[in-house]
Amino acid sequence: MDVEKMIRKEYVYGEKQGDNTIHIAFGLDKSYVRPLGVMMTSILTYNKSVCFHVFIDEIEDNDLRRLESTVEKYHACCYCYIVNPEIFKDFPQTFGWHTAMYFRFLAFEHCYLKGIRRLLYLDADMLCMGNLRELYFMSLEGKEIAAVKDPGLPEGRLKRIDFTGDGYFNSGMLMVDLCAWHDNKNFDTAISMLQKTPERFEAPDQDVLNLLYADKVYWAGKRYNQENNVEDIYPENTVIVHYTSTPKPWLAWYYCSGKNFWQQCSDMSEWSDVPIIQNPRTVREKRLLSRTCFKKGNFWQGIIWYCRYLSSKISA
Ligand SMILES: [Mn+2]
Repeated sequence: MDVEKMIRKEYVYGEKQGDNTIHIAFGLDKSYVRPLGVMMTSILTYNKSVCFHVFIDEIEDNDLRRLESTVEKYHACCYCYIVNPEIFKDFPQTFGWHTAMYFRFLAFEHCYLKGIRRLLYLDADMLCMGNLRELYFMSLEGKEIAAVKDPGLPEGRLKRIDFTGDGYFNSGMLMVDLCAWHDNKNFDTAISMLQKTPERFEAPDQDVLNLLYADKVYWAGKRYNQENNVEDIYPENTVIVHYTSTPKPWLAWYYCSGKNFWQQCSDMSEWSDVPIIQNPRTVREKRLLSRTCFKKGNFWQGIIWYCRYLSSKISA
């Protein structure tokens, strides 16, 4: 597969960075631009000499302008690559997950070809609360990737993919040695695994990466990928929050752990003027809101939203 042909267009913003640059990549679809902008703002609040590599399927002009002002404000740099999503369209797609999850494979390969030797890959549904330098420049002690163990994982899933490594990681934060990635031809292996046996993967990108890197993982501290639906978020012991909760903190009506930190950063970002979604739109979101109301002791609101949930469920 010709990696360079997978990118339709490239935009570059901000200032060229020096030798000590931290290269950070994101892969997302256009619906995640705002969380991306908030995540980038949080990174730049705590870190200097950063160069972003954004791999996205589509982006509107006003969002490009916001990206540009974000990096200019902090004297950082940003490459925005418009990916041709056609390439991944036949790959497995799980409920709620867009083909953008495969963009990380492309990010690793493309950044290697650009001369980058280490890459920090991050999800856009995250927030940075501290310095990333220690993570980025850490010794991998002979391993090829640094990641954090996935806290909740059913045994059955590991069996289905014949996984035998010393631990299964969450693919939201990956510090990748790109030379090892390229020398081992991991890009081609990943693609052929997905083409040959797509049915066995439940979290396709994550399962494939775990198989590729079995026993080659340097286990980073969980402060680098702290999941907000596993425990409450405290900035003192967290460097990267991962909003794995459903729904995400950018829905006004939903409460989740660490939401206030996300909101504060969103208010500081170039997206602060974009209204956030006020009310649940789908059947599932209505059910979740009713549950949240009950949890918060708001009984009557809970009943109201439960009725709304039932009525849209019946009419669906
Ligand atoms: Mn995520």
